[in-house]
Formats: sequence, C-alpha cells, structure tokens
Amino acid sequence: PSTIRTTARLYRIASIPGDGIGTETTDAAVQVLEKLAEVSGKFAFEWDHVDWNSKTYREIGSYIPPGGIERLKKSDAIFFGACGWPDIPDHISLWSLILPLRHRLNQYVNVRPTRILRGTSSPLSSCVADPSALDWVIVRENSEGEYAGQGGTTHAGTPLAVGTEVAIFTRPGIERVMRFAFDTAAGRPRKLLTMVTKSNAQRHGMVLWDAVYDEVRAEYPDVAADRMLVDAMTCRMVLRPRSLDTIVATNLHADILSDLAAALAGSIGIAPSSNLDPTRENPSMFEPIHGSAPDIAGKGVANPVGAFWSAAEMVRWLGQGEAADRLMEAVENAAAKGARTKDLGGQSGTKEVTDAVCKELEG
Ligand code: GGG
Repeated sequence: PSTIRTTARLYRIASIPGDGIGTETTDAAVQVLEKLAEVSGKFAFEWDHVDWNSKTYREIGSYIPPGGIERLKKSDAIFFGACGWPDIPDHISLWSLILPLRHRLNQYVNVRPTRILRGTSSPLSSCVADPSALDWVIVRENSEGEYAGQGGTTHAGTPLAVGTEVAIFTRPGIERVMRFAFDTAAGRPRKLLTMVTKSNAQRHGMVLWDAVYDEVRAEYPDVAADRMLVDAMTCRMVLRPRSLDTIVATNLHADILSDLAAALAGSIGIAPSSNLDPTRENPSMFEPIHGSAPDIAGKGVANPVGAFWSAAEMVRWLGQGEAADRLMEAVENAAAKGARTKDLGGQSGTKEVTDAVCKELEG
C-alpha cells in the first residue's frame, strides 16, 4: 500500500527567556507551542535556547555575547521573555538587550493588539460593558524618538549635572511606520486609524509626524483617520474605547499607551507584542510586554497569557493563521472555564493555566 506522507514545515525559533518571570512564561509558551504543533500536524519547531540574561551581563559585561546577532539571524523568529534584575540598572539591561535587538534586526514596528479576552473582564466595566468595545491594535514606532539613543550627560555627579535625551524623528522612519499603520487599519473591519502626537508642544519632530500623516493619509481614502494629542488620547481610551481601532504613535507614546490599553483590557499580564521587520530580511521578535517582575519571580504565579498571545502572533507571522486562531481560542476557552491567574481575579498558577490551554488544544 502506498503511504501518504505529509511534510510538516520546520520553523527554527530562538527563544530568549531572559530574567525573572520571563523564564517562567517562556517555558510555558514553549510547552503550548509544542502542543500546538503536535495537534496541527502542519508544522514543527526546532528550538535554539539562548541563555542571555542578567547573569551573562554579570559574567561578561554584556547581555549579547560576540556573534550573538549572527546566531539570531539564523532563526525564522525570536521568542523573548523579559530582561532586567534589581542589581543592574534598568536602563543598562534595556539598552544591552531588547533595544539593540530591535535596532540591529531592523524591527522598526512594534504591534500591540489589545482586547478583552473571553473569560476575563475589564476593570472599567462601566465604560466597556460590551467586550467588543475595546478592540485595538497599537502600532508603535520601534526605532526612533526618545529610544534612538541620542543624548548624553555632562557634569555627572555634580550639582550641575545635565542629562539630555534627544528625540530623533526622520521622514523615512515616520513614513514606513505610518504606511504600516494605514495598511493595518485598512485590513481591519472598521478601517479606522488614530494618529497620536504631542505636536502642540513639541514643534519639530511631532510636527513632522503630522506632515507625514497628512501625506500618507491621502493614499488611503478608504481609511477613516483622525489625530489626537497624547494627553487627550488617554481620556478617550478610557471614556470612548469604541471610537478607537488602530492607533499609531511614537516609540515613547505608544509604549505608555499600550500599558494603559493592557490595564483597561484586564491586566498587563495578557498583553502581547510583535517587533517586526516588515521587509522580512531579519527575524522578527515576539514578547509579552510585561517585564521580569522580580517581586513575583519564582513563585509560579506569573500570568503566561501575554506569552501565549505573543506566541500566537509569532505563529501568524510565520504564515500559520489557522493555528494562531486555534491557540487564542484555547486561551480564551481555558480562561472562561476558570484558568485565570491572580491579576485576572483568578486563583490559578502559571502551570495550571498552561495545562488548561494544552488540554483545550487537545480538544
Ligand atoms: N517583555 C519585554 C520586557 O522585558 N519589557 C520591559 C520593558 O520595559 N520594555 C520596554 C520596551 O518595550 O521598550
């Protein structure tokens, strides 16, 4: 008898758990992704387990060892946990690992979807009684602004110390993220985009954002677009969530707005992010937006949902949209049946939520 062979697509994933709860949520995500691959039968993962973290920094004075970027470039995608530990200043860990990876791998867009997952609730139930009222995609510029690395300190350690943090905005940098955001909005049912700046007070870079927005907007007549100042935007997110859909903002503004969005959707513990190189010349990187949370690390209570959602976005980016939907369905079914960590008002630990999601995947 002839044997029908199906060839599963093999994806090489570099996983960087990092520090603190990053190791716990990444372990959980790897377990869930393996289960997803098994039940889908269409793909498999080959893991490159990358152990760069604060211990590496203490040992060799760097989070990324020599040849590290070249190693990552051999993968189809990168899965990241969190980085930082209290004995190392946060700006050192951020500037030694996450930010160089985003810069060196040309991941100039950071996509942060937010919605209220089935089985969970929003702290603002009076404003968002209907869960579909809050369904946003925040498109964060991921390479410029206050995160461009420009600035310096003079007279350090003296009463006259001066610190400058120069926000860099370039036309090509703004244009590429603006186009990405309009494309994202055009691909969503409501075709709605809100562009956020602080161009009334910051009259150079932010005004350039406004000008580029006006130009790119003309190319997308089907997208209803408007613009907001970031301070007013925080009120609108809380009071009129339904009036928003796709949101585009600078590196700093979107970093802050996405934490607010996550809190409004229930918890920062559920929030995913995708650091994308839309040219696909470099691997993109997927990470929950939460940090290493030393206060709860090692206790088995971290919410793995942000890592699961990031894993689903990774699988979608790799071309397996059906499997991504299946994973999110399993996450929401598990939550609806009570598998929720404390931040979501439940009593489950990381392991119980992970096991519940795997069980849902098994069907
Ligand atoms: N899971 C990623 C992580 O460790 N996030 C902490 C953080 O503060 N990130 C800043 C950023 O995303 O720019």
